[in-house]
Amino acid sequence: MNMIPGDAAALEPADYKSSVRPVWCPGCGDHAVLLSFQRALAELALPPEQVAVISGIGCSSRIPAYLNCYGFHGVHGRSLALASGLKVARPDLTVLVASGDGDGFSIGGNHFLHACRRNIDLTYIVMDNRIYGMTKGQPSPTTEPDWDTAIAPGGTGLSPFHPLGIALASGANFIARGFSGDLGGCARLIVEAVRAPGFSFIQILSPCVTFRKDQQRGWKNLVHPALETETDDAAHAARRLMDDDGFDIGILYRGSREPYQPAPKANLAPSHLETEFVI
Ligand SMILES: Cc1ncc(C[n+]2csc(CCOP(=O)(O)OP(=O)(O)O)c2C)c(N)n1
Ligand code: SF4
Ligand SMILES: [Mg+2]
Repeated sequence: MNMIPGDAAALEPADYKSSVRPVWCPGCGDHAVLLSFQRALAELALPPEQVAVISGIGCSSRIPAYLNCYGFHGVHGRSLALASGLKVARPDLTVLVASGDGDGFSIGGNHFLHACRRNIDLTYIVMDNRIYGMTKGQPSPTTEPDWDTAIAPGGTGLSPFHPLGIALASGANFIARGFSGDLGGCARLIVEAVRAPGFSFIQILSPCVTFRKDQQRGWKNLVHPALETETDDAAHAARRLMDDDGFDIGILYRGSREPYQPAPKANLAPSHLETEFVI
């Protein structure tokens, strides 16, 4: 990792780019999400050594390798557990978490609920392509019930998971949706999410152009700016979600819950921690 000493305010988006070349397919939405991370970090003027990006497993979860800051590519579905531990131990760091719809809503679904509930000051960004991209296109929790594919002929018939609704019901303090085709909009959402105290959740619609070729053209035409401005009223936000078509882009909800931040333990030396487990 290349650390950049000096004046963070003078940093450009390119300064947050690592020397590792992305292996994503040409045209994958995740390329634009990566650029929006870089743009947001530059706008926030965060020194790279003050930022950590934690992920799980999947195409989307490769993002920490491509960013010039601290990063950890964890195990499938466990990004929020790792990030929560890091933020509690190092509250001085700005911690962002990157995931996909399979990683974050399926195997990591339970962590999602409780991260919203705990309200630790994290920014959680899920690149949702309604598919398991890395493992070649199995249906995910957000796949449409009638999406017909060789592995699920005729579709799964299952109702999709509603990420924004789950986040709201579970207590997330900031909830938004972006589209990778709107790079500037995604960067703005990330800036707002990082500035918002507590647990911030952004679903970014990020097409998989290899296993959901139908998506890219369709999503460009379907996304539209939110008809209403953000609200701080959870009941109003919930009512708005009743009419949500899944393509409404913008900030839905900004709450005012105090973030959870337990006082760090005075002595974190391994020898001291060991004594706590002595039976
Ligand atoms: C414990 C475990 N189970 C399953 C896998 C296989 N696996 C790797 S990536 C992935 C799905 C990723 O889907 P998603 O999070 O939507 O990311 P995408 O590739 O679509 O960006 C799965 C099931 C794994 N690596 N580890
Ligand atoms: S398989 Fe899909 S999600 Fe993965 S890099 Fe290619 S286009 Fe992106
Ligand atoms: Mg996916």
